[in-house]
Amino acid sequence: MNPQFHLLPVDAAVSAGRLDDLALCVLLLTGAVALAVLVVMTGFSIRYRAGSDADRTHVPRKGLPVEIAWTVIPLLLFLGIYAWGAVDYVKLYRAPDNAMSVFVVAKQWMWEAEHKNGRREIGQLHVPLGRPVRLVMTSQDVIHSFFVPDFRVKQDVVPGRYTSIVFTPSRTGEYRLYCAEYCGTEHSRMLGRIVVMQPAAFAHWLQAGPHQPGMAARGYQLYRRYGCSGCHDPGSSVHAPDLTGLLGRRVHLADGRALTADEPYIRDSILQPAKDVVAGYTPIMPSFAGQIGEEDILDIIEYIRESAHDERTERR
Ligand code: HEC
Ligand SMILES: [Cu+2]
Repeated sequence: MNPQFHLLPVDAAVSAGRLDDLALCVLLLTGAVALAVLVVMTGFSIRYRAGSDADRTHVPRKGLPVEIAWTVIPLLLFLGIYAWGAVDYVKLYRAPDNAMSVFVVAKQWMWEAEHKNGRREIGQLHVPLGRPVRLVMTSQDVIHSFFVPDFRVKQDVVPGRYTSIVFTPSRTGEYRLYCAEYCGTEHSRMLGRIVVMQPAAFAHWLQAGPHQPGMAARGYQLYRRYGCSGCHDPGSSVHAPDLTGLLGRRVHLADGRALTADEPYIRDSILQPAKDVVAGYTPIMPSFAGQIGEEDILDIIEYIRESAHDERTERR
């Protein structure tokens, strides 16, 4: 047996300590309220029990100051907790500019990860120490949940949708990754490990190993193979929008809506082109649902992202 007793797992991510503090604070606050109610209740039950000779005349009918106090003080305290929680919550979902994106596809019953340079791994994920990591995740089959207790990070991974989570590893070592959503017979064995490395060692690891073309390069090949280029290339005779620099661009749709193009938008454009038709174009794009896998879509999105960078450097 482990001689050491741990109330909490180790904290191996920057936000872990803050989230622990928040949980503790909520526990103490609600505990204090529960305790106060209990103590007063017990005291009154004893004092005013049947047969006691407590003074029951002159019962106060009003106690405005008390009522205001017990309404306003808890309200402010709990609003404070809400603000604190909201700030930390946003941090889990909004990636800072220097964040490194890694793409994760969950399937029965394993975790697959792909780094931008094309390095893939199964059942494990290598990340550098001290740099924010943004995971963009989707599932090939059912709902899974990416759960790393040592990072205090848990996020559902849903088929047909991208979800993301941001964390900054603060300690080197190996940490357990669990699937926290029952996903079939071998759910309990859908485990993985997160390996946090020193930045230099990580850079070395990223370059080593079986090498494949990077995600963007593969995306470019797929872009040709699936015939996207036939319509979307600037020189094409088909009237279709130019996709360079699409990510982050404001898009106006035929039905009057406007949105900012992000990864889910591009994914939907490929699988359900009729859902968001770009203003000024006829909806002639065929749906690629059932023909194109999640990994391929991620690669194409990376190609579209990188194409914007190429253009910017060319313009300089
Ligand atoms: C037959 C021609 C054709 C093919 C093939 C085609 N598209 Fe399109 N695509 C269009 C047209 C036309 C639009 C604009 C109307 C619309 O939104 O449906 C469009 C819209 C889009 C958009 C939204 C663009 C924007 O500016 O918001 C994306 C993203 C996209 N296509 C990606 C792809 C990808 C990736 C492929 C290959 C897997 C592909 N398309 C294949 C014709 C095509
Ligand atoms: Cu699972």
